[in-house]
Amino acid sequence: PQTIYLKDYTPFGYVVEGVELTFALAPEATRVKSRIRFAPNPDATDRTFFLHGEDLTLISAAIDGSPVTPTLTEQGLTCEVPDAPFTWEAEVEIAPAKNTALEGLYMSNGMYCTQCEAEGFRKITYYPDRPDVMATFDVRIESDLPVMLSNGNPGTQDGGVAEWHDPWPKPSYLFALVAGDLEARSDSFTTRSGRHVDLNLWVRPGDLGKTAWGMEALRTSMRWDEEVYGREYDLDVFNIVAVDDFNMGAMENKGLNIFNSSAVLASQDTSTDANFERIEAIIAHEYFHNWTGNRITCRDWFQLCLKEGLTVFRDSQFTADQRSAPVKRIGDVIDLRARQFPEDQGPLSHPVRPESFQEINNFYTATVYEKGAEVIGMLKRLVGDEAYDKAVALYFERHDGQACTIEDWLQVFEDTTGRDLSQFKRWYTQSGTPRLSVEESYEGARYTLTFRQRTPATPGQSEKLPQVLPVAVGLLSPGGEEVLPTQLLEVTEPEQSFTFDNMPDRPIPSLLRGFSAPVVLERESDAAEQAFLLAHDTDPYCRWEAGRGLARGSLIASVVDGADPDGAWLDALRAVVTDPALDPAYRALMMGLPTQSELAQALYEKGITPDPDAIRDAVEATVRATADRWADDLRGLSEEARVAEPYAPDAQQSGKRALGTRVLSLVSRLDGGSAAEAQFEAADNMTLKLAALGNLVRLERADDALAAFEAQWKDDRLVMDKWFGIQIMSAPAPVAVERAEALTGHAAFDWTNPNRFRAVMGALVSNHAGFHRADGAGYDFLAGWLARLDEKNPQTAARMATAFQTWRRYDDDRQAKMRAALESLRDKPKLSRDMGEMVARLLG
Ligand code: BAL
Ligand code: ZN
Repeated sequence: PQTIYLKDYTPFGYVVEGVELTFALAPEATRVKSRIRFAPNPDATDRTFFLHGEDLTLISAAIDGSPVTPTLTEQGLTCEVPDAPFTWEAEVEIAPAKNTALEGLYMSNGMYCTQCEAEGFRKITYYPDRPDVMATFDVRIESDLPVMLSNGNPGTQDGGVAEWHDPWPKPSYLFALVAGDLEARSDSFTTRSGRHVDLNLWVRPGDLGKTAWGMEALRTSMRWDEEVYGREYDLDVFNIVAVDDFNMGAMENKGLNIFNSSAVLASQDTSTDANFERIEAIIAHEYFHNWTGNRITCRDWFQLCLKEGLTVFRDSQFTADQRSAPVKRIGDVIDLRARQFPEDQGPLSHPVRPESFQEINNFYTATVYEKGAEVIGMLKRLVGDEAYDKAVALYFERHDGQACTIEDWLQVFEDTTGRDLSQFKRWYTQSGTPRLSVEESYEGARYTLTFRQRTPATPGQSEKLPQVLPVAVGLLSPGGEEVLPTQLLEVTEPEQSFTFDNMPDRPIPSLLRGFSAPVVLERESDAAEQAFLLAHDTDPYCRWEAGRGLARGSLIASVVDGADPDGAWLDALRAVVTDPALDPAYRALMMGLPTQSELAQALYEKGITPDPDAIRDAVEATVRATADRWADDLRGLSEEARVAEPYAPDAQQSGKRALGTRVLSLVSRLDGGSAAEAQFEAADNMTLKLAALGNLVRLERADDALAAFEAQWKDDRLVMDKWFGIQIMSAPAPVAVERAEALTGHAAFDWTNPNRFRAVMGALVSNHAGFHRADGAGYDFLAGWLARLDEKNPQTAARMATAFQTWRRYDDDRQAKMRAALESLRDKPKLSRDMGEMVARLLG
């Protein structure tokens, strides 16, 4: 397969002045007619006329009305064309019903739908399928289906025909089409300049009861983007469609967002609080793309972080505004450490802006998205809120309607602030997680912090240069008073000191406040200092992190030396968790332990080979010890966590239920599961129900509950995904693989549905000791299914293969077994480009 390099970018030889498409829909033989006006691109030198096209049957082609015979290849076609503006016409045939890769035009439950990002449009018709080619689209859809949608504003909608006109030039990856027997929840929104916008959330019949939350989230997002970023919606209609078979979470197609039904449908009975919050965030994310992604798009796919990092950052700001900013921030840090750090610390490490790829689908990663968002956050911290607003306003003004690069983005910051961002740019080009160590000294009322930064080598990058690290610092007196409120230090050198004068006592530092840079802070602080910060730090993140550090220390001591859980930590933690002045959601976060995978990484970095069984035993012993030690507090905490009001998925109620869920997990260590059983019976919402079920599965007393759950929800695909997942995720590790194997034999295990496949395989991977069973059964099981799925849906299969990215952490025997599993995939005949690249990178 061909490797594509950022450095090789050249513009396309032609501009597209307009696209007209006509679809005659039929499951096995859809006809697509295209009429495209091309003109030579004055900014290009290469006039090769190459149109992408894959899995298309060309019926006819013509230029300015005269038939032509292009040269066809597997990737597309070339043709002799005039050296002047001309009209290209083609007719192709495609088979949506046979499209199991879910890229291009495909069918899901009888509904036609599309997914074109990144390179799916080339499976619909011949086209320069690259994001820097922007054009207006006029679309005509012919079928006997009642609802037919595309981008833009509606035109003629007569029986059997629907026309759509999108006045905003867009790249082909934002094209969308949906047709089916759908129902809508409809509403409207008036923009601040008075534009009336019809809003529709389209679903399959029967799902209308799950649309209220999505619609509310959409309206809130539209208002927020006006108020916070000054961005208004720009069409007369905004459609969202829920689709059951979808590789991603959702897609920001212009005016026609298509959502994985799991990312938009919600109800009290069927969705957890976490589902509600995620849906709110994804609706916001896709809506925000209308400006950061659609109006201003990416020049090429190497610039993916330009739209994704910024849009993730914007949706994080939105969630922080709707809910609790500290809780959101800590949640984001947990997520970054769980998903991005392992990526950046293993064989898949790549810069936020990659420099080469074989298959761009493999680069929709936590690094591009989440680290990309962290980079925006750092930029904002460095320049300040006002300067950020000014720079972003200039970005919209200067680049509206363009396909841009990271250089364009940084330039608006340089132009508005006068700062030189050349060193900062390394955040986009240098991969790996920087390590930041710190030493302190105190002499004659002068306190000095000395930072040292280094970034370990990553694949393809052995030498690392120092980066700009914004380090937010506060200082506390030994009595717990804040003697220095938060200050932002800019660490730019390999080693750099900062002094603080007039300190009558040696202060205690609170470092990296708000997790001000995505680094690993290497600081040998003792448990006493962490306990002090846990009790006194005014920064919610650092306070939480102090507790986390203590938990990590205690757990590692248990794993390595068989030590009992640290009683002093549990007592200090109890004081925080039982503090009624603190937000229950924050207290719930405080009760969380590092994941077993995170502990494995921490051990590995200390030069200790992690043993998944020992880690699991240490975690279980710690939870039990916590339950014993806090036994007298649990009843009171349960009471505090009880919600008396009718269910609402808001921050306040969700926070209480999150606390209650943590408490139930402790209680179930003491009562054998009777409280969980009672909660399962009594729960009037999925959050409480699922929390109870997880405990019952862990305790191996869930047979009745699982049967009842299945009987109630067998016709609801999203709820059944939960049913599949929880039986594996919460299973005792030794039986997790068998559970997963048994469930793949269940009649409802439709493995071609990405949500169902992920529900089972993702759950197994999240059961750390279960997946890493010493005999390698977990590895073989997953690799076998990945091989099978790769033939149908390479994108989802390759994404799931990232489960192997940590393989070098483990003992020789497990490494050999994971290597063998990966090699079995590598050696499979007809491996997809997605999986081929992924496995090659994993094996290094
Ligand atoms: N653009 C792909 C889905 C998303 O990030 O919104
Ligand atoms: Zn996005």
